[in-house]
Amino acid sequence: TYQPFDWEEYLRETNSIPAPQSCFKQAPHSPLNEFKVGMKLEALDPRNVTSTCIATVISILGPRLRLRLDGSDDKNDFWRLVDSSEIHPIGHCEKTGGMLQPPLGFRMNASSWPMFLLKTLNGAEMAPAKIFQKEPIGPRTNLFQLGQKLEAVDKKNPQLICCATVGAVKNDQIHVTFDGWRGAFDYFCKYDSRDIFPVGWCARSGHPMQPPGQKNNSGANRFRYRSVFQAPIPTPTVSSTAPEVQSPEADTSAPPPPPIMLHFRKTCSGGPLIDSSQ
Ligand code: MLY
Repeated sequence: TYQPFDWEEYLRETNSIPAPQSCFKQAPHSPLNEFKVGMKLEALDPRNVTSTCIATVISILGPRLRLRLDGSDDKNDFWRLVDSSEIHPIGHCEKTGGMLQPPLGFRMNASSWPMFLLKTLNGAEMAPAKIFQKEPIGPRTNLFQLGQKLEAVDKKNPQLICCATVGAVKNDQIHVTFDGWRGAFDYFCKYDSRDIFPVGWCARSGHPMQPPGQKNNSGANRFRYRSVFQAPIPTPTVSSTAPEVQSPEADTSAPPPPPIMLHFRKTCSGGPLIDSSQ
């Protein structure tokens, strides 16, 4: 049987707090998804956002749609929320004075586009205007704080929404780091990105959520976590006796930093960055 990820237990275990709803450009109650597989709509081409194209709903996960641009291949599918400002009912483009464009990588000769479009739309099931939802208004400024937990799209596997931490806050951007995974999937995004969600969003939306990774991790370091520190630290472990080893790019003309002594209660694990076995 499917066991939803236990955020409460995880927050306790990692002594961390979720980023509040007010940080996100997401509706407080996630929108209903009344789209059906096969429906057609208009979508901005993610690879060429000045073009509006015809897209088909390929699959559905919670309030998200997997879309494929008509005339494109099956290797460039993308996901949009039903309240995305980048999707519209068919007819919207023309109504606003635009023209539907072939997608980047249109698999036919450009001259066959008008006929392709005609045939594509003839007898197609078009998503009705009433099932498109208005995009929520986001916060005016970046309200995120270092170490807060969230749920975030894995951009390399965009069907996945995963357990994540705010690894850095910089101007209007946040660094999304994926718990239990090495940095390869991490990314910076704007605070009002539609790819980040408050803790509990997946569970409330009927969308699967990826728990923290376990690969390359063990014991106390299982959860990647930096929130107790005010700034990112240079290496993933801290020695309780010796100063940091100088990295090759360090300025060797400067005196070495003094040793740092950390004192812990016997009962305190020191958190996931401290190797409590030593
Ligand atoms: N097949 C991929 C999946 C990685 C997913 C990582 N996300 C959850 C951050 C792999 O094992 O590399």
